Amino acid sequence: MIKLHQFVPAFGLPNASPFCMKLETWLRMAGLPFELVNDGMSVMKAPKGKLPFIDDGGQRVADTQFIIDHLKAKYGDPFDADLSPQDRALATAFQRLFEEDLYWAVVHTRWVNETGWAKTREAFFGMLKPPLKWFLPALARRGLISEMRGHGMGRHTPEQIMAIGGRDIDAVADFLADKPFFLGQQPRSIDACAYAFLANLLWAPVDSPLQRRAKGRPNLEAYCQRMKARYYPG
Ligand SMILES: N[C@@H](CCC(=O)N[C@@H](CS)C(=O)NCC(=O)O)C(=O)O
Repeated sequence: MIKLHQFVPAFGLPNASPFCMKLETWLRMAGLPFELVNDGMSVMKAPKGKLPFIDDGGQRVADTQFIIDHLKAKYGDPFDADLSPQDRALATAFQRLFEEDLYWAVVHTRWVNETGWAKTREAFFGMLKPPLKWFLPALARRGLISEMRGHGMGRHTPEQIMAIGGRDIDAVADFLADKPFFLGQQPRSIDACAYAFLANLLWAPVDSPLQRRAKGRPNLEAYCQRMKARYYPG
């Protein structure tokens, strides 16, 4: 059985890490049996120091892209084998938009903005006992802020970060339009990514200009509701 190591769920989402939620969604879409491991310690054991990772019969694979490649190679590719080169290119480009750009704008709303941070601290660290609760939240926040600077997003003003993220949201909403799935009539792997990142933006209880921008595009909410009904019923 595939073991999916991820963070403890928070914010009322399957996972408040869009990468963890992406992989869980992909596994659900593919109908592969898996066991969730969210013991709170998984990140310490993660091969690349990030979650999610999987343990597939003793083989540990990290990073959602490599994990999905591994799962496709081992169990078959139910989603993308017949994609045209153009759709494959679009899926790659949008995946990068979600994971390498929009992600960091959302990180800003949760970890840097003071109101967002109060929500994040409570949801992610509220259950900690002393002495961990005294230093872990601030340590984790400092780590994220430093990663954001390393990426480059953290060097912009809050207004510029919201403008960058807002442009991503408009691109996604305009491209999705009224299609049932991201690339058309059928679900593809990119839907696991799009759903996880959009649901994390729309449904986390962290108000921000970015969330308001996404809420202003009703096709995004409709898409997330469609994905939820299909892959997370009940
Ligand atoms: N490229 C990785 C990104 C995973 C990632 O950034 N995970 C974050 C949570 S959303 C993480 O584990 N952060 C912990 C840390 O940086 O210490 C993937 O696709 O799996």
